[in-house]
Amino acid sequence: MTSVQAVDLPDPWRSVAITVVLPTYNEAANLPVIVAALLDLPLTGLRIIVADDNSPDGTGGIAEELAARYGEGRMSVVHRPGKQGLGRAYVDGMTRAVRAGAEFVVQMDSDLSHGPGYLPQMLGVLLSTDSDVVIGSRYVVCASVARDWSWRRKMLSGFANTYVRVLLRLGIRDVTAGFKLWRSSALQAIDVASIRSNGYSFQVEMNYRASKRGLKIIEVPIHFTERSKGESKMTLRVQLESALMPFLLWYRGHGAVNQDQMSDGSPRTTRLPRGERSELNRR
Ligand SMILES: Nc1nc2c(ncn2[C@@H]2O[C@H](COP(=O)(O)OP(=O)(O)O)[C@@H](O)[C@H]2O)c(=O)[nH]1
Ligand SMILES: [Mg+2]
Repeated sequence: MTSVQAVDLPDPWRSVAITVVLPTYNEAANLPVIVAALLDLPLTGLRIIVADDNSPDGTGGIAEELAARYGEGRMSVVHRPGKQGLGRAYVDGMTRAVRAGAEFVVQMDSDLSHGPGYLPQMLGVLLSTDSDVVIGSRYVVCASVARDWSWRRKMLSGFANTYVRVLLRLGIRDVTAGFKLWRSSALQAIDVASIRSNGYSFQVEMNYRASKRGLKIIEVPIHFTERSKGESKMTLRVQLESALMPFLLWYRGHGAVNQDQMSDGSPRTTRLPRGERSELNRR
C-alpha cells in the first residue's frame, strides 16, 4: 500500500492550473452537458481540452461552438484526422496540456460516467498529500457501479481487474479506471508521450509505469454511472489488446521498465520502445 504524507496546501488552491482532457468519439449529446458541469465547478484555474477523432455525429463542431462560447482561456479543441482510439487521443491531449503549462491533468470519459463533481475532492486529496496520482475508483470501500451497467460489462471489468492485479501486482484496486488526476510532473516522469497502447490497456500501462517509477497512487471512491446517451466504443479489438498488453508488460517488465527501480540512488531512466525519445522529454 502507498504510504502518503500530508503537505501544506498551495494558497489559493482553487485556482491551480488544472486541465481536463476529454476524448470524444460521437459524444454530441454528452459534450455540452459535461463541459458546462466542469466549467461550473469552483475551480477557477480549470481548462478543458477536447480531443475529437473527427466524430461522424459532429461532436467536433459542437466542441468548437462550446469553445467559442466559453472562451479560449477555458476550452480548446484538438481535431484529429480519424478514429485512432482512446489512448492516442489521451496522449495527444495530455501532452499538449503539460506543454501549455498545466500543473495538474485530469483524464475522464466524456459520457458522464465519471461525475465532474468528484474533481474538487480528488484535487484536494492530491494537493494535501505528497501523492502523484489520484484515481476515481470503482473498486474500493464505499465505491459503486451503476446497477444498469450490463452484467457483461461488469464481468469484463471484474475479470480484467483481477487478471491485471494478479499478474502485475501494482497494489491498485481499480487498475483499469479511466478517471484520474495526475501531477504534470508525474506525466513527465512516466513519459506519457511514449505510451503506445489504447483502451483499457492504456490505463494499465500508465499505472504500470507510474508504479515502477515509484510514484504514489491513491484511490478515492466514486459511483460509476452508465452513459444515458450515445453508445460505447468498446470493441473486440480493444478487448484483445487489453488482454495482451498486461501480459507483455509483465513479460518485458523485467527489462523495459525495471530500469526505473534502481535502488542505489543513481538517476532513473525510462527506456522507450523502439529507441524513441518522446516529444515531452525532448524539451
Ligand atoms: N477521441 C477518441 N475518443 C474515444 C475513442 N474511443 C472512445 N473514446 C472516448 O473515450 C471515452 C470512453 O469511451 P466509451 O465508449 O464510453 O467506453 P466504455 O465506457 O468502456 O464503454 C468516451 O468519452 C469516448 O467518446 C476514440 O477512438 N477516439
Ligand atoms: Mg463509457
